[in-house]
Amino acid sequence: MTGQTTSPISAGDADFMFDRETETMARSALGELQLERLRWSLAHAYERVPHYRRAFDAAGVTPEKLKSLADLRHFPFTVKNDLRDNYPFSMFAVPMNDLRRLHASSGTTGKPTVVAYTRGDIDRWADLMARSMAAAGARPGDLVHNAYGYGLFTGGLGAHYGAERLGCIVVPVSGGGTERQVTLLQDFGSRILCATPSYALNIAEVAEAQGVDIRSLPLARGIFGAEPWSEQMRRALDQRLGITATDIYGLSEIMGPGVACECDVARAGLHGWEDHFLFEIIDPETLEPLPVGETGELVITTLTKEALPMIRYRTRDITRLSDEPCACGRTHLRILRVTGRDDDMLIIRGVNVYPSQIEAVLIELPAISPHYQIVLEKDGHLDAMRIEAEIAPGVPADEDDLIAKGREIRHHIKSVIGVSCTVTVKRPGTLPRSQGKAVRVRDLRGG
Ligand code: DLL
Repeated sequence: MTGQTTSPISAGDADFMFDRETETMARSALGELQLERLRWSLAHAYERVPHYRRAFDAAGVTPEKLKSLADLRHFPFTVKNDLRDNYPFSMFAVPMNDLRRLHASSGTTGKPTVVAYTRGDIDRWADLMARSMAAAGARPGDLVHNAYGYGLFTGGLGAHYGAERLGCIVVPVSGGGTERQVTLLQDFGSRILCATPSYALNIAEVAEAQGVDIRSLPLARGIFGAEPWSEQMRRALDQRLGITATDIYGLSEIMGPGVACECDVARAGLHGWEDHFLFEIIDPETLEPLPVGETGELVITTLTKEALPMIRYRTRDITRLSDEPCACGRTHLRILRVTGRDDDMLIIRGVNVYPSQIEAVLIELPAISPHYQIVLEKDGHLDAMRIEAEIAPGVPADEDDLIAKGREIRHHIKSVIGVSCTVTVKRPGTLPRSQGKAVRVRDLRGG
């Protein structure tokens, strides 16, 4: 046996990159590479997937029509329903023999969406996850505690392969069994925690309840994603876990985690890996592309995916892009924090609200735990929003205290977000805790 030791990070490798040459490529060269790969991807989709052939023909475009990156705007969008309509395997662009893996989304309504990978796809995914994790501060030799769920969800295996590719030692815990997770973090001394932000918060809370001072452990970086979270939540996780928390983004239809990731240098937007993906922002109403810097729906085209090419996939995620140079030296553009999907947006009496905005307000309140659920109810013909929050442990919590606290939070939300709601404050430990992606909204409005 060769004794593996964790290598503490020396100042010299603070700006380590997994693939420096690509990550710092001049934007003009990146554009040329994208054009060449986009041509391949469009032809691959058109020639091999009946859905794309029909959609391109109906729009009157062929892959040869693409002369510049800007011409992509003439090609049709792909939406989640296209995957559902072609369930399970009809969107695949290679014979089944060439596939090595399937993943699927849980599909809260209707059929799940199935996504597929060739050996080459899995290999590129591992590279992009390694690149992402290195950007977030992971280094070869680090122990990586991977609390993303293993299984059909892409989080567990995506982070697993990426960490191995980077040269890390993976602890494949998956989600759940939080007491044991705390023990393992303590005993193994992992330097990196991969989890959803809501689950990371659950781990912090369980550690505190067990009397374990997680802040004094070697844990130094959190690579958190798979759900929207706020800057306020980042500060809470930094502080409670004693780490530098970074944001990672991805979606199964495009690949899984590692489509974009923050660098721990700036922590101001997620570098989208433009050598493998082309990012656009569109106006979700007019469907017209918007210039860099404007907020709208993120649309992604894959440039190198073999099994499941995605052409102009509408993510429903609302964000904006930045091409400002980044302090880390990476040239790939940044995707600003995704505040939520447009289908998660609530419209309460004419005011648009994302659950992550409620989270941001609750976290700032000292006597309140950052656990919450939004309950949608009917008040006559109108939609009403009730927020269930929890008083922090150790804070006085008789019935009157809880009612007074609820009133206070209601005023706070009204003044910060501008939306009217009622607030029910519950005793510590009463709201469900996240094991993966947190369920933020309970809709009791009926059909
Ligand atoms: O959640 C992949 C993933 C795993 C990403 C682990 C990061 C870490 P899906 O289950 O297909 O894939 O869900 C994708 O989750 O369209 C967003 O709405 C949301 N999402 C993912 N990452 C973020 C993030 C994985 N960092 C959907 N911020 C996406 C906000 C996110 N939302």
